[in-house]
Amino acid sequence: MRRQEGQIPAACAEGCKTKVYPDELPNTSIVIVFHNEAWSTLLRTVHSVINRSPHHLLSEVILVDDASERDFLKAPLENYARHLEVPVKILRMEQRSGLIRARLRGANIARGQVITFLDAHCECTVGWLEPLLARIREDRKTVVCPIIDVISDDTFEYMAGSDMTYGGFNWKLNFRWYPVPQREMDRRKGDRTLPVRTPTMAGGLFSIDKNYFEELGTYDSGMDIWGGENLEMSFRIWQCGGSLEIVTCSHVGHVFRKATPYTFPGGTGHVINKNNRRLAEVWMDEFKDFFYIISPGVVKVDYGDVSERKALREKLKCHPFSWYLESIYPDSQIPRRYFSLGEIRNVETNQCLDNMGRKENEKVGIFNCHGMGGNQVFSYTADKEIRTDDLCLDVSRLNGPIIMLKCHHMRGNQLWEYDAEYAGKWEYNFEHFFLRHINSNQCLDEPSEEDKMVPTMKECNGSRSQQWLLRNMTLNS
Ligand code: LR7
Ligand code: MN
Repeated sequence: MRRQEGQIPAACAEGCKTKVYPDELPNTSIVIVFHNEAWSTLLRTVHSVINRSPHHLLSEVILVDDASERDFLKAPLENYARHLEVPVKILRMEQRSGLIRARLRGANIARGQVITFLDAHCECTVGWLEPLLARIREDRKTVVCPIIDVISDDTFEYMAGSDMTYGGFNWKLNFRWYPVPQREMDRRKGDRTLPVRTPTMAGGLFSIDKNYFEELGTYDSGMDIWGGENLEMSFRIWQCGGSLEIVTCSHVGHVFRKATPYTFPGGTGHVINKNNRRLAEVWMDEFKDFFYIISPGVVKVDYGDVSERKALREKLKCHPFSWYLESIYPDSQIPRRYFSLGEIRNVETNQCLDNMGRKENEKVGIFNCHGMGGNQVFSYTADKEIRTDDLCLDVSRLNGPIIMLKCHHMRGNQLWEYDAEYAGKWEYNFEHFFLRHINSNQCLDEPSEEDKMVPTMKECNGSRSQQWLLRNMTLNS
């Protein structure tokens, strides 16, 4: 693959420039769904596909209009599309259906051997397509994503995305980028031009063999508008015998928008929670507790009927979620094994550790226990970290403070000993209830007089103020 100088940012790794791809690659349909998209960004997407893909690899471009309310997306778009050098089909949803069902409509008429989904505000770079198709040709059960470059929504400036991050998710089931772990670098023997096996995908930009898409159960058509489908598909791919990769020699830009430019009929929270419940109920087994306990209101949301999706999981003989955590995502924010999931209560004051909704790099707080999960949910994991979602309690100085930092899985300042005796799954007998920080050899203690809102670190002295009860919570859905 040769890249033309000056045309695009030097986005890809040096080694990609000399890669040669087979002449015979599967062809692809490009499916782009949109709701009230701007003319310029939509057309930028379409033109970049046409200009920067070998035409014999493009079966067609399918645009699915999810009931947009803008006149220029009606007849003017159809007239414009007629003059393009690649067949462009335009489908219209009769009513607003959301991106999941709109994509299903597009996929349904796709004739290519591969389906490539793109958001409606992307820019494909030169040479973006061949590496994706070549990987699918090698292994039809591999679902592939390009590196997603960032197009600024203020200036439309183009910035290369990183090949050092991959997809994960937190307890709230938000998709997040996390650093590619050492084990994945080692597996590729340091060759950054080789695909990265990623636990999840962002969801908007990927290619999949069309038959495999169908075998795998396409999408959950019970999901509305936006959200959740990307994790649902990621879990399904891995748990049911496929693999999900970021092909680092392929770059596509995406306009990252600060706010949603459209409405969510039914309410944003409700829609996303419903979709997330569907994926948690079908794919996450007992680990769905992490989601439910950290977002207590969610259990009230009606998620409809998932029996067909459960039957699909049976039919495909998919692995349990614990297998996924162990084999695919050992650095997950959800610990595969843990001693407790729930509140951490001080014996003396009866107050609970509380992340106060604070962010990374801030102090962990302490507050009256409310028993409602949310900010008072902590997990003491088998790796002996105390975590609340993707943040771990971290102490780097004698006498504290106790800061919440991204969990690094390397013990160090995030290692805590709880002197409870482990007596099997979920159960343990405590002795002294102390939470001893190994590196400092100090114990977690109640707040000082100066600041009643944060716990402290002190010499371990056996007092009641250094005793903590780690309580398990489970919510029944
Ligand atoms: O009701 C809708 N109907 C639609 O047709 C809502 C949206 N859409 C269209 C929309 O016009 C767009 O083309 O669906 C596409 C995706 O919607 P966005 O661009 O508002 O989503 P996003 O970029 O904010 O969100 C990411 O997560 C989504 C979860 O449902 C989808 O998987 C998006 O495709 C996905 N985008 C990406 O992966 C691009 C990289 C972002 C990151 C990280
Ligand atoms: Mn988008």
